[in-house]
Amino acid sequence: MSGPDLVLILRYRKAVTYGFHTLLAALEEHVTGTRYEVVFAESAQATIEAITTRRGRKLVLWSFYSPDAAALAEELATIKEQAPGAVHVAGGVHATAEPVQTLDAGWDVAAVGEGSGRSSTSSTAAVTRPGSPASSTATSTGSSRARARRTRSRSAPTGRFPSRTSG
Ligand code: B12
Repeated sequence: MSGPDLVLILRYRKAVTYGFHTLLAALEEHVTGTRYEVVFAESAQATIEAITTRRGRKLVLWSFYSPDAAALAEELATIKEQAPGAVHVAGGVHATAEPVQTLDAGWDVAAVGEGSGRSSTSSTAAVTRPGSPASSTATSTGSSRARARRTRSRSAPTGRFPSRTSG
């Protein structure tokens, strides 16, 4: 018997789990012909191992809030360097609020909005679609239809801009 078409690797951190659990529930209800496996990777090393040892297309799912975004972007860079070939999808509060910043920080897809069955569909489509993965895009999963593109420029620190309330 051959392996799955798609490996969904959850970069699973105990601090932020509710979004993933909701997403998995939606995925369970989602009817698809794609054979997929779900892996809970509880560290960067476990994520690297999951990418390098599993066969099939790999989608790494991330869920985080803004305070963890910078540290996780560094972790993402390490994972991409040591285990290339996976598509990294960021969802949750930060990706929703700052999709362009999320793409600029290195994620391939920023999923904006609710993790409904529709976002599971678009996450799956990102790797099952022939050709290049949905890189450098923000996928709208809620009512918002925003589309964003990576700018590849880092945001300037907010402190460099004059305050509108001063003077
Ligand atoms: C529950 C909660 C927590 C719990 C989380 C428990 C857990 N195990 O998940 C606890 C108490 C641990 C927590 C901690 C913190 N929290 Co809190 N928390 C919340 C709260 C009340 C609800 C979030 C939630 O779970 N919603 C339900 C889930 C299902 O929704 P969701 O996470 O948004 O996920 C949905 C979508 O975003 C999407 N999605 C999510 N992940 C993914 C991934 C992929 C791949 C895809 C496709 C989609 C997707 O699908 C999901 C279903 O629709 C919100 C406030 C609010 N009302 O939203 C604050 C909130 C998220 N927290 C916040 C903050 C600041 C913190 C702390 C920094 C507080 C602190 N000073 O310590 C810490 C940070 C912890 C950390 N390391 O990240 C801020 C975040 C602001 C920001 N810009 O990021 C919020 C918005 C509160 C606020 N208004 O300030 N928090």
